Amino acid sequence: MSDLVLVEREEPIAVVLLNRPKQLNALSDELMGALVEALRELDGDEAIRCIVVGGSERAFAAGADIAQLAEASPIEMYYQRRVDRWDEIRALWTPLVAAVSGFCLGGGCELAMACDLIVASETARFGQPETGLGLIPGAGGTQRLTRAVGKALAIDVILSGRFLTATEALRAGLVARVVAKEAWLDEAKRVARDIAAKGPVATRLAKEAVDRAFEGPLTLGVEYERRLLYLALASEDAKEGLTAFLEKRRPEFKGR
Ligand code: CO8
Repeated sequence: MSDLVLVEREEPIAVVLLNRPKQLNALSDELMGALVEALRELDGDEAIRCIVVGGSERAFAAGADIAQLAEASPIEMYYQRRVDRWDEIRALWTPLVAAVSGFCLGGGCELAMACDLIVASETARFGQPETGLGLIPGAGGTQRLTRAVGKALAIDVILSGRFLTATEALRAGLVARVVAKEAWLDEAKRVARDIAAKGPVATRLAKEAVDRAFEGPLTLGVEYERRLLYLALASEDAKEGLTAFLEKRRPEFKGR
């Protein structure tokens, strides 16, 4: 495994940290490749029930690697499907918690938004500064930021290039929790352990159902949710969870 990402298994969770500190975790092609590979492997591992994705204290990620972008031809990017990596992360089954400290910009903000929820340090700064480079956000930013915070704030952030503080991002609905700067990783792990303690089939189905809220009309989303509920009800986990409650004991989920 490449040292561009550091993987720690702390079953039932895993922590994957971006590791290009000198470039503020700029998301080079190689780094994104290593990240997707590591996440895919963990996603296929039944012992791992939630994954924390983080950077360093100074930067979650300061965006796509600008040096590589400057050299890239559009056709090359199209054929190499470089931007698809963000979608590949979005498509993983295992719940992903983004642990964001410091800069979270451009493709980095889009990576955090591709995770299921964001736990932010009070030092976190969120932005989509692409227009300052003559570009636009290209890995989901115009869509996901707008759906998360609404048009007024999204267009302000995207057109003016201003950074949102952690508190602003919390108020706007981009992040789920803001924590003291020294707690950024520990709190994200705590959240991940809470998620990992729940029924694994249920957390995955719930994640899928919540995503539907963003991807189509309400009636279809509600219908989809109902079908996933029936599916959840058919799982061994649901039998175990319901029985355990009635027997006043802790459930032992098997992810089946
Ligand atoms: N790419 C490459 N290198 C970077 C990046 C980046 N995105 N960000 C920072 N670095 C490097 C700097 O060049 C510098 O390197 P060196 O020490 O060799 O000069 C080092 O990291 C430290 O950076 P600074 O000295 O600039 O640190 P400051 O604390 O002064 O500033 C900032 C921090 C504000 C974060 C500043 O570095 C900055 O503005 N960075 C660029 C932010 C940005 O514009 N991000 C958007 C990039 S474009 C994008 O993400 C498009 C995504 C499209 C989809 C994906 C396509 C594959």
